[in-house]
Amino acid sequence: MSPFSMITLALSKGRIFEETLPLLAAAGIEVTEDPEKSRKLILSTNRPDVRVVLVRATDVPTYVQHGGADIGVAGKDTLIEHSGSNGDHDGLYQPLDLNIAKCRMSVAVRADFDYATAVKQGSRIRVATKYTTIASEHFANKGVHVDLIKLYGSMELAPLIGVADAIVDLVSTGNTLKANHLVEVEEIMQISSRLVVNQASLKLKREAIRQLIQAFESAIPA
Ligand code: PRT
Ligand code: MG
Repeated sequence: MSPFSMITLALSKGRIFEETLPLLAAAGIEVTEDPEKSRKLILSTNRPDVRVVLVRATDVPTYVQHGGADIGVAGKDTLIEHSGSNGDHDGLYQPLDLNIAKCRMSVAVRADFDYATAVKQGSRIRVATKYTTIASEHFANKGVHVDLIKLYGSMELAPLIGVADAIVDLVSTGNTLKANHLVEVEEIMQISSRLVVNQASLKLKREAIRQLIQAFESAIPA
């Protein structure tokens, strides 16, 4: 198989992989290996011209940008943190909102914290988050000064032990917040996953990629 006819799709394990499977099925693509049962990072499909590479969710835009994958699926959160929210996606084309892996980006605080008073104009709060671009833009728009504390996980802990007043994190059922006695006080944005395409691949493999985009589009959940 010449490298010009092989399509490489970057996915992350877990919800994005699971929720992309029905879209792949609509394109006649079936992944023939189970990522939960194997340690392989390159998975084959029923089509000799399509393969899947498994990468960290936050690395999907990087692989696609550098041509390690032709296309990929990434959360809007990940894309904003990767490229900024000004639409400057250098080398990354985003043709479709796939409406999968849905959740929301929210601000949460301890139930006994008076958020409304804390964010009065000109005030200052301490915010722990993995999503520093989204958080700093959100609070800047509100005229609130923030001391951002960058964390890579378990953000819920920070307000509980007094390291932060608030967190900015993804929420889907709300169970994680509830279990840690935190309350959602503001929704920043709705999040879903997008298809991302390498600009050069779009030119070199135009027909194959166009067909994939079309099949995906026809199968987007309502
Ligand atoms: O987990 P890992 O560190 O490997 O990477 P990741 O967290 O970036 O990947 P993954 O697979 O967990 O998430 C991939 C994408 O799924 C994210 O970029 C989001 O766009 C999307 N998504 C949808 C979510 C959620 N829903 C979600 N609930 N990502 C994370 N969560 C987490 C959230 O951070 C919080 O810890 O789930 C917890 C809250 O869930 P509830 O249901 O308790 O509210
Ligand atoms: Mg995760």
